[in-house]
Amino acid sequence: MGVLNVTPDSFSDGGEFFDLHRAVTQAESLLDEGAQMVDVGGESTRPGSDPVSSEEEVRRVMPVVRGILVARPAAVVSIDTYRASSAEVALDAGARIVNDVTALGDPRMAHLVAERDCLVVLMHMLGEPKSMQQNPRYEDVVREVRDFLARRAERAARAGVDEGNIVLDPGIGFGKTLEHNLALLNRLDVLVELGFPVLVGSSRKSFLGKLSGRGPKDRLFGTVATNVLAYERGATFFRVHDVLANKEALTVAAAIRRG
Ligand code: HH2
Repeated sequence: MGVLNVTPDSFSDGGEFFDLHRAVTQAESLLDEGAQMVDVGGESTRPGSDPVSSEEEVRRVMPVVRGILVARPAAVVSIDTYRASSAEVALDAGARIVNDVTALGDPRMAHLVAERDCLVVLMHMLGEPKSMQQNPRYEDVVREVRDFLARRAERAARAGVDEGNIVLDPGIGFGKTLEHNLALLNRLDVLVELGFPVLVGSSRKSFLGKLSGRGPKDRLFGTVATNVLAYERGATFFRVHDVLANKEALTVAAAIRRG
């Protein structure tokens, strides 16, 4: 899954793809590098960020969603939003996946994805972006994230979402310290055991900077390491800014696993 942030303030590519033409060109590059889907977001959820209005979110993402589908009609577009109203507009325009960082926090979201029969990513977050990195605490982060995601998957199924359309995501960096992120990545098998495909979004995140001392644009080697190990533990979706390197590493890892 290639990342496309149509925002002025995303932590690693903020402002870069705020222009429609540049955003669509970037989506095409992600696809050409081997992304199987492009995740379009109009609101940064980086630590400390403020929400934007739903109107502003739609105004940012919709020209890009439409532009991608004009340039590449077969592209699989994912909409990174926690608002059912924004997801609905994007699905109407041809998006096929809802990536919800609040895992159905909006009471209308479960029914929408059930009705549209589309893939939905349910992500764990502790608190909200503005304050989530202020001293996040868990007794047992792996168990708590697993239990939360199991409950949200149940909520989705109760609302009529096909179980085959549910993807789970531990939410790397969303209300988690370095140790929490490492524990979740190390014990990803615990989430995989729930029986749903698992998505990992570690790309360029700050825990990698804590380990390497490098800035957001220079965290590709660390990102690749997390994705290869996540793959080994059973993850099937990898949300990344840099498709080529991650894709190549995962292709090799898959070949080795096949023996
Ligand atoms: N991470 C970000 C945004 N959306 N969605 C899922 N499912 N999983 C993630 O880990 C995830 C996500 C944050 O990264 P990014 O989009 O690069 O930055 P920003 O939120 O600043 O736009």
